[in-house]
Amino acid sequence: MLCLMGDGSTNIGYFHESLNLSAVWQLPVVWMVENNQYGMGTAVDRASGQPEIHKKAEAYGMHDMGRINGMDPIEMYEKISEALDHARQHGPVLLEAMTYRFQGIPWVTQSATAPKTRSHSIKRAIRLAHSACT
Ligand SMILES: Cc1ncc(C[n+]2csc(CCOP(=O)(O)OP(=O)(O)O)c2C)c(N)n1
Ligand SMILES: [Mg+2]
Repeated sequence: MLCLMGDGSTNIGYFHESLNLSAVWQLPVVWMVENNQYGMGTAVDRASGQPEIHKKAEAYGMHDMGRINGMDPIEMYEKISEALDHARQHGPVLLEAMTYRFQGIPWVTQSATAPKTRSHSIKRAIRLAHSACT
């Protein structure tokens, strides 16, 4: 089973309870965090004591599959396939797919920093996801 969530959700109780129980019961779950580097308008490192979210796996004795480039579809396909194989055989895993928030939220978006077009947004997301993984 593949379960997707945003970076912001990893700081609430449901995340901890779910990951913990999946490890206790050795469930075949791939927990994949889509880290777009913001929970609404709040940067990850202002909201999470551990901003490298994949490292939260260790707290549950769960396999840490690290960070992957969420803007690279081939890498996503390969790493998620690997993670699913691992989960089916050995129990849950956590991985973190790096991307970038394409757009802000309407009431906080700064017009000076907002990308001008969708293609500007995508190019910036690719650049920032790549630099977060290297
Ligand atoms: C249990 C709970 N706590 C807090 C909120 C308020 N809330 C709404 S969106 C959000 C941040 C979500 O961040 P993320 O998962 O990274 O999603 P993104 O903003 O990147 O789409 C929060 C804290 C909520 N909806 N539910
Ligand atoms: Mg987010």
